[in-house]
Formats: sequence, C-alpha cells, structure tokens
Amino acid sequence: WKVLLLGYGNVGKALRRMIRERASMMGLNVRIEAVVNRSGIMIGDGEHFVKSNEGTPLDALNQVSPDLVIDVSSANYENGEPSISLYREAITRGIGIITANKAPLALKYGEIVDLAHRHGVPIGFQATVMSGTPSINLIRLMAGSYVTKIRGILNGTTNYILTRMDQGLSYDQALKEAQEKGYAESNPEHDVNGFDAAAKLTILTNFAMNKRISIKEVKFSGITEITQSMVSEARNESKKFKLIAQSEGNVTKVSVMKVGVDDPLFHVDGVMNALDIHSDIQEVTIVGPGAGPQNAAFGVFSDLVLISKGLI
Ligand code: 80F
Repeated sequence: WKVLLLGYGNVGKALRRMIRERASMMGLNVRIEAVVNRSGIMIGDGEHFVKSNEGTPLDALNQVSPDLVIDVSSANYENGEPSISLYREAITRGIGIITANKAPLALKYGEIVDLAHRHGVPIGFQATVMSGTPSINLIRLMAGSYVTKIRGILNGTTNYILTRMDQGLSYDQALKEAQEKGYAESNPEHDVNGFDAAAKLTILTNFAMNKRISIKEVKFSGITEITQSMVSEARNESKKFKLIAQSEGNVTKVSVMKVGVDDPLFHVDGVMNALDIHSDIQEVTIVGPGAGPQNAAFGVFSDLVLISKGLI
C-alpha cells in the first residue's frame, strides 16, 4: 500500500512510528510515499518534515499516485479544504481514504461517503470519533440492528479539564495540561465551546442512523461558563459536570449536564470518553481513551488494517 499523508503534526508523526513498528508485524506491506503539509511536499517519510518540492495536496496526489490517502491535517471548518477537494479527486480515481480530520465529514458527510460508495472505494474514519476506541468501527459490527439513540462523552480535552477542576485545578491550569498532552485541537476554542464534540456527534449520527446532517444543524454549548466554585458545589452534592453529546430522533445536541453517581457517565474521568449506543435489539456501552496523538494514530492504523483485509 502506497500512502499519501496529508498533515504531519502530532498524530501524523505518531502514525509514522506506528506503521514502522507494527505494520509488518500485522502482515501489512505499507509505505508512506510522501507527506504534504502547509509548506509543501516531502517525498518519503523522514522523521522531520523536510520539503522536497513546492506543491498542493493535489500536486502530491499526481506525483505519488498512492493507493490510499490518509488525512491527519488540522480541521478547517470554514470549508473543509484542502481535504474535501483532495478526497473528491482521490475517490474518483479509485483511491481509498482514511481520515482523523473531522471537518470534511462534519460538513459534507453525505457527499463524501456517497461518492466513495458509488466508486466502490473504502473510507475509514474511526479516528474522528473517540480516537482509537472503537466507536464507528464498533457500529460497523452492529450490522443487522437499527441504532435509535446515542449518548456519550466525546471530547477528551473538556472531560480532562472538568476532572482536573474537580481535583482543585483552575480552568486555565487544566486547559494548559490538556494542551501539553496533545489532546487539544490546534484551536482549543473548538474543544471548550463544544464544537469538536458536535463535529463527532454529527459524524456518528450520520453513520449510526444513516442520516445526512451537517454540523450546522447541531446545537452545541461548551464548558466555558463552568467555574471552580460551581464544580466544588456539585462535588458537595456528589455530582459532576459532564459535556454530554446526545442524538435521538431529530434532536442532536451537545451541552453540559450535572450528573449523579447513578449515571454511568459520572464515572468516566480524565481523557476517557464513553458512548452508550441503543439499538432496537440491545444497548452497548463502551469506555476508552478519546484523545492523544498515539490513540488517534491507532484509530487510523486500525482502519488501515481493516481496509487491507477488505473489511471496510
Ligand atoms: P497538529 O496541529 O499537530 O498537526 C496538523 C498538521 O496539519 C500540520 O502538519 C499542518 O502543517 C497540517 N496542515 C494544516 N493545514 C493544512 C493545509 N491547509 N494543507 C496541508 N496541511 C495542513 O494536529 P494533530 O494533533 O496532529 O491532529 C491532526 C488531526 O487529527 C486534526 O484534524 C485533529 O482534529 C485530529 N484528531 C486529533 C486528536 C488528538 O487527540 C483526536 C482525534 C482526531 O477529544 C479531544 O480532546 C480532541 N481535541 C482530540 S481528537 N490530537
């Protein structure tokens, strides 16, 4: 498998290491042919980005003719570019896509996924929701049932901040820690105002419930109004604030809620995420890490393994 990598930040570099350490062990013959980022194209997969030549992602696609495009670039919620144009071109040439970047699918899920299906091309996006903890890929395994409701904690940064505030840190200290650990988006505003969770909920709702909604239709609010005194007051009542994403019927929303010990989400702390999936047959709940370069890279890597086995 010849791979073109778009973006080479925390997740891109963790993915490069993972491919080197694990691909042949998994019987995978995969090679990063080129990396393209904001400053140009690097041929090969050097540890540090060293530009080989100028060029856009589309130029890189033409130069390398990959079997697979992997998008680990930062999210552009203005218009999803340059990713969306790259996906359109790659898919029509029969090239598969794996993305950890939520913006293209949060904005244009229907167009991109339907195009991939029409061309019989695989598209993997496990890493967009809960990083390497199977969410999208778990729902693939629930084939044969209808998902009726989803409810969960889908942003690692805000759950980490709320947990650290519960342990006595200020909001600013806790956010700084989350950034140092590589959990936060390049624009952390998107984490704390609920937008990142809304993007994940959009992708999840579309996939799980076979819908075609855009993030623009999702109501969201974040944790910026939560103060240390509110958190300690909640603690005295044996409650915690959690940023909860929920989708049922036509209601798709993200908001802070005060939950008690009898709510399973009460016990999900730090960078852990959780997802409760209700179907017409059964209810399944999963808990696992939701952010971090290594976890996000693993979400991409597991898609790579599934695609190579023809399972996506
Ligand atoms: P980082 O900022 O380190 O790197 C971004 C790369 O993209 C850079 O190489 C940059 O040059 C390139 N780039 C930006 N714009 C470009 C353009 N126009 N053309 C070409 N290249 C461009 O970002 P990360 O941390 O490596 O993240 C990469 C992607 O993975 C982003 O889309 C993230 O949203 C996504 N992701 C990251 C996660 C993480 O934990 C988790 C899953 C997905 O729950 C939470 O708290 C979430 N904040 C974590 S989600 N890092």
